[in-house]
Amino acid sequence: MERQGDFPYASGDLSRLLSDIGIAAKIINHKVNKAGLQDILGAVGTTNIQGETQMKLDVFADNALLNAVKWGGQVCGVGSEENEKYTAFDSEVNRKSKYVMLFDPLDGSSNIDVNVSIGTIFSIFRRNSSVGDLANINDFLQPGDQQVAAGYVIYGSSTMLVYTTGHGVNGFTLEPSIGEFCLSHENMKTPEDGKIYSINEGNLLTCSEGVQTYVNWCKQTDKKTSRPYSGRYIGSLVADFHRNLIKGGIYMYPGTTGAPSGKLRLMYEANPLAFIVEQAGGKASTGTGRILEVKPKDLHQRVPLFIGSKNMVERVEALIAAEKANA
Ligand code: AHM
Ligand code: MG
Repeated sequence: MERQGDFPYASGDLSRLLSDIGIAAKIINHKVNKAGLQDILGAVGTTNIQGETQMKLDVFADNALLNAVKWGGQVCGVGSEENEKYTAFDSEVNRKSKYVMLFDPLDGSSNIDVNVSIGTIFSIFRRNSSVGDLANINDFLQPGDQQVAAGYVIYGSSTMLVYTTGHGVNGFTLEPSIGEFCLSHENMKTPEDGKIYSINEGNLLTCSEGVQTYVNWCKQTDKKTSRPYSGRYIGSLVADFHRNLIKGGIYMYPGTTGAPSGKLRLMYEANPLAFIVEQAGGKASTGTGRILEVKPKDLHQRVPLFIGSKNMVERVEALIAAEKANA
């Protein structure tokens, strides 16, 4: 609300949309906190007391977000990592709204069973189609530099909502006793250099030479640059990203011989986190170019990701470029 005046088209719609996302985040948070009680409260697939079948958490999160923003009325459609196709909302109110949203409802969901932090990631664009029409695919397939807002929720030792509308990054911590997100991390900035590298190192030998050279460089001893760096990999993108954002570091999910574009999705994971990291003074790269300038061809396309402290991302980019030049 405070930054609403910074926007040429501000009418309060975006503020309302962010508040709808906050509501969904609280609903998901409530459910995530009870995940370990599944066996007591009813396992997935069984029927609960209301006669409803218990849903898997990621499906639950997907429904919670979709419904919150649909009934909130500020978006004309959504795309979700959980669903093959985007959903265009048909009601009069939704058709008249200006925005579309893309989200990964519960990222890192393989970590639920082991009580490790997971997250929700979202990305918001202004629609390309005319207000009043049904949303179409061109409203969604926009490069990341067109995002008007992006953020994530981390369900960790506390629950936080971190987002940007292109005027810096702010973090809000959920105060459970009053059920509100309170501003706890104002104008977040990420260090230009860090001492943490995060990568699934099991894949390293299948990565390009440039990436291997960088990881080996991180492990060498050099007092001046505080090396060796620490290797930290939770395997939950939001959690790895959030830690590195605060402490300084680089998260990498490069292409491998088996998966040349890596694993992560451009529209649901890379773009929103790239927008946040740039707003915090960091960088996000495919290894050869800026994530936010990638022209999307497909809602679910994957992209190699190098994201975090500026100097670290630039160093791995340089090694990848050197490898290409030598080839
Ligand atoms: P998901 O969207 O299916 O949960 O996959 C994304 C997750 C990220 O949270 C995490 O960083 C990455 O996959 C881990 O992959 P890997 O197990 O290959 O290292
Ligand atoms: Mg994901």
